[in-house]
Amino acid sequence: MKLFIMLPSFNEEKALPYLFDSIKKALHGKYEDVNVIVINDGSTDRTGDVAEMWKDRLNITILNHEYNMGLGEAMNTAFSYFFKNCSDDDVLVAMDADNTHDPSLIPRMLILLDNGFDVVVASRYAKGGEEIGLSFLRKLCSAGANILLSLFLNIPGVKDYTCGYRAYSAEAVRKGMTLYKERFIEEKGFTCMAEILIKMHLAGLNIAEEPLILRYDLKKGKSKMRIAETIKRYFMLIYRLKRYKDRVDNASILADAKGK
Ligand SMILES: Nc1nc2c(ncn2[C@@H]2O[C@H](COP(=O)(O)OP(=O)(O)OP(=O)(O)O)[C@@H](O)[C@H]2O)c(=O)[nH]1
Ligand SMILES: [Mg+2]
Repeated sequence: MKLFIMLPSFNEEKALPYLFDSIKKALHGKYEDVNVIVINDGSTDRTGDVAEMWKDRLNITILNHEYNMGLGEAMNTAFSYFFKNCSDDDVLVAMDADNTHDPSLIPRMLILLDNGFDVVVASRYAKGGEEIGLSFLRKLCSAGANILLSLFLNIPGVKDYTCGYRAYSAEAVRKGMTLYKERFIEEKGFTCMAEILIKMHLAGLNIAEEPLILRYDLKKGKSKMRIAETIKRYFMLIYRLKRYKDRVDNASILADAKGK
């Protein structure tokens, strides 16, 4: 099994050394083949240089975007790279590069994949999950977005629709990429996380959650989140994804009816 750890990174020069160090400590001696892929999304700081400097300590590949294209495109690059390079047993783990996601959760997420799940979400809202160091307003904003998404999308077993820390089996990625092709990730910003999840659910993949303690107190570098803009984009996303879900539901009902 090859483990691909995908790090979408936009100006994360401060966070990357801490994250690389904890990836090394958490996974040392546990897995033979760990590939860290830094998607350097047009950073204007030394993100690329820092990743380059760590190549003697970790197996790191850097995929550069010439200019900043947003989290959706960064995830697109990550999934396409994995799709081209993976074998059946390989696993894609995606996580934020800002040092708020603890890599020591990865072994537990991989056990759930071994137990037959296709996607594992590291979830702040699963029993045992928590958020440390976030302002009240930020917590409220994330909780509100997730309650709305749960109401409209209602994916069994899922409480955290927006967290980017997830493990995907090779089969999940292959199914998603083959079914939706270049339209697998259409959202440009961080709303792509909910999009990926709903599309994988509609593709018939099984999703589980592992509790995540989000360590926002360990965040290095500034937040890139603009709260008002984010709220607006969540409402737009819910509208689009709801329409999308209804379209697919109707199509499969029609297909079922034709099959009978
Ligand atoms: N915001 C943002 N993040 C990007 C972009 N491209 C890649 N990323 C990465 O996507 C991950 C998530 O972004 P974060 O800024 O941590 O977003 P967040 O966790 O929702 O919110 P904050 O931690 O408060 O900023 C990080 O690893 C970023 O470096 C981009 O264009 N914009
Ligand atoms: Mg973050």
